[in-house]
Amino acid sequence: MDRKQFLSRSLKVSVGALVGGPVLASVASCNAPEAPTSEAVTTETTPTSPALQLAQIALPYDYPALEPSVDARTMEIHYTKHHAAYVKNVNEAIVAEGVAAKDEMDLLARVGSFSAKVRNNAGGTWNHNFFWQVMGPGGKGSPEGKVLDALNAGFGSFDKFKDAFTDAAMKRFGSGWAWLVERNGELAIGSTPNQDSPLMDVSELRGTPLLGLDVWEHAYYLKYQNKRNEYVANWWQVVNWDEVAKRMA
Ligand code: MN3
Repeated sequence: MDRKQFLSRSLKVSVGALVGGPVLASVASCNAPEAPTSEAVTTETTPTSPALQLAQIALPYDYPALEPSVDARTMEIHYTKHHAAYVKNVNEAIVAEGVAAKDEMDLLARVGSFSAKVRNNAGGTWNHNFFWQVMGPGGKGSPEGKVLDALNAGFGSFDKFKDAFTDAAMKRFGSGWAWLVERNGELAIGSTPNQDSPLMDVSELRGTPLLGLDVWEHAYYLKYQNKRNEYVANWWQVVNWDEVAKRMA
């Protein structure tokens, strides 16, 4: 029996097994040592494994939850339009370009080998999923415990850290992100243009993101217009330091 006949017979056996139960299953088991039935069928019906698809996390709070630092309308548009579009576009591009990646982290780590569409939208997807999580209502404006200790050790004091991070956010010309990252056991502050992420092979800032701030105008323009400095100053009130702590080694 050649492979094609085998596959054809295995397919029939497998389909039969859905209704026939144990008797047909025992027929299938005769073929098992060579190639398991399920594998043979998979080979014939789906020649390539399904493409990786990225997902938008559920927002961990309601749109008005971060008021007054981030207004409800901005949150809603940001989440349902901007972020949703990155997710839709990256998934389309992955399929259209036949991008093969193990998972989202693998895709970001090798994003330089893919198109600008994949880079921008994979970054937009991951960065916003991260951003929603490192914010939350009821923030105290400053960390405590191990995060405070680490910031004190890394930057001299929390205020010095805040100044340096604010500086990175203000000096990022045009659209981008400010970041606190950890690399080789040390903390670093920096920024990336567009939707680049510190997890990307092509990023000018590399490391494990602990905290990130979206400084695209779409993140603040409705409420703050051109006043990025006010947006950044008020944003500290909605930082979720528990999430930062979770990401710290
Ligand atoms: Mn954004």
